[in-house]
Amino acid sequence: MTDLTEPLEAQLAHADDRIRLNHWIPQQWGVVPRLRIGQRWFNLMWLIPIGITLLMLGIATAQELMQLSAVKSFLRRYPGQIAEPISYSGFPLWLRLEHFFNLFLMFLIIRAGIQILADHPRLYWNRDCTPGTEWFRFQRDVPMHRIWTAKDDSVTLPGWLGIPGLRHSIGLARWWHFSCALLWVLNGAAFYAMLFVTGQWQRVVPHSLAVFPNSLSVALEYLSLRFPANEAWIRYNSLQQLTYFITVFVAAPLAIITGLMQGPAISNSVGRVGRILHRQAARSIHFLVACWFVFFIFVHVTLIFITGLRQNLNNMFAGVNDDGYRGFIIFAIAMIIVAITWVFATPLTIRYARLVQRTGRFMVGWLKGVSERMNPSLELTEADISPFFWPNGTMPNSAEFEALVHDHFNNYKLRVSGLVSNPRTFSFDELKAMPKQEQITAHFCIQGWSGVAKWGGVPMGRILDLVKPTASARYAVFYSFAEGSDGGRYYDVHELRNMRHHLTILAYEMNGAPVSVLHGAPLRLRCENELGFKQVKWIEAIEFVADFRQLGGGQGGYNEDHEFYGYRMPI
Ligand SMILES: Nc1nc2c(c(=O)[nH]1)N[C@H]1C(S)=C(S)[C@@H](COP(=O)(O)O)O[C@H]1N2
Ligand SMILES: [Mo]
Repeated sequence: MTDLTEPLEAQLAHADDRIRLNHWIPQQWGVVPRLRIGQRWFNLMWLIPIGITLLMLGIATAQELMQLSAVKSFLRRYPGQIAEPISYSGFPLWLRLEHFFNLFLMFLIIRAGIQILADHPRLYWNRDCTPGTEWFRFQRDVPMHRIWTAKDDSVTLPGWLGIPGLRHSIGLARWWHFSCALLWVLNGAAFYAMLFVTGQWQRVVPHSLAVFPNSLSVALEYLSLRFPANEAWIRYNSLQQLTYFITVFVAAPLAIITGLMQGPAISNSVGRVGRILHRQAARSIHFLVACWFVFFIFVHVTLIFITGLRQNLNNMFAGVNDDGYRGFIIFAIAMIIVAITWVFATPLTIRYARLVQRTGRFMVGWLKGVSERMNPSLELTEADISPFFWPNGTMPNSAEFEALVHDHFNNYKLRVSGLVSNPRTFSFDELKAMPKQEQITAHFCIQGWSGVAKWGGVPMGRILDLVKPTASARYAVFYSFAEGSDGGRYYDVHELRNMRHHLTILAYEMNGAPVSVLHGAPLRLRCENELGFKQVKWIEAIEFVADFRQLGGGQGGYNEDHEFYGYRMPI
């Protein structure tokens, strides 16, 4: 065995463990969220006056309706509650605690979720992300007179809204979102279990169709501002029951499913399901579920305040049904905890970015490890190929690369070194003379866009057969001709298992033509159960190593070092 260390190792940059604002991508503000109806974009700020007008009209109409004798007899027939026998009482401690954990985590999940959305501030119903076809956005039209990468498209958020607000801080926001989501799922699972063990499920699960007319009856009463007697301690009214049921048993599971379906490993491994609930559909539904949660929280909190605040807080925060101040005091303490977390989440994330990355990896790394073992398969056809494929990343700008482009890559050589029995270089002709593999697959960028393309190239397994990694080789390092956005070579590390997968190829063709320089010529990696940033473009060399801690910032890739991504990214 020859000990051949790849010389490009020396060109990897070290990385800071915190975000330095003067090195970070400069800020760029988006626009107020807009909804597309036909060809026109509507500013969603209109929802405020429209909502207020509708509410006023609704109140006046409800008050008029309440005078009608038919409505009166409807209300008598459906009093808004179904008085069935119950086997639970009050709000036990476990329920109150889980309610608090839920609200605490929900704020963080929603803030980090908005941050993730800001990295590709457009939502689509179609699988492709062709500019102009989105139904929702908070960004302007895509400029057509220049190359506009997905990173160019990302927008800044206020630091109090997103975590951490900075433009293109998705790496950190994802650790928050996923870690809190995991805790939220565990809390939710415990909540489900306790509901059914204690009989409290009867509060929130409607058991007859009469819940619908009764909900209408309660809605009419609320809308006419004549609030029905608050008997939540004993049982919820039908409208409460229905909305809590939808939130707990419909919205929450839907959020989990549409969240998981956005990852390449899962989406590519579930066949037809992944075709129908493709990433953009999952992403749009995930966003709408989040809107439901925000709407629910707003209405819920408003009603808590205006239907007898002290009693409501005593119920849910102190577990008593009197008119003392205990509940209010506990609630005030809970809100101080939420407020402190809210204020410090952003500055601490910027200051201790590496710690956030490490903590996130500790929390959800195992889940990524498990889903990385899923087996992506081919389910896409020529008809699925996207008409538009977002470009991303920092282009190579060396004279060396310019010269290669000038000669149409005829002088290109791929160097393969490190822990291999047979280190060697391959000329471009040699690579193209090997059996070519073609595959039609979906690309999942971490930022949120996706696209389908047909890729043609050399199976990575073939390269492994020729160079023969030694027993101590655990990872393949891909070095790019290009630098990363903050200087130093772009590189990324993959586990050997992924390199042996039959869909892992070094692609030199895209959609039947040579890969363009924009999309990674002469060679770019395709590894179908990982996110886009791991598909290194403009590959200069591959090195097999036993560990990656000695490389660059030690995190397993350029974006892992500089943008705090995880090196396993199947979701
Ligand atoms: N060398 C290099 N490779 C790279 C990047 C980069 O910045 N430099 N960006 C990555 C990211 S974030 C994505 S989404 C894909 C984009 O590939 P595309 O431009 O062909 O769409 O390339 C990946 N490969
Ligand atoms: Mo990406």
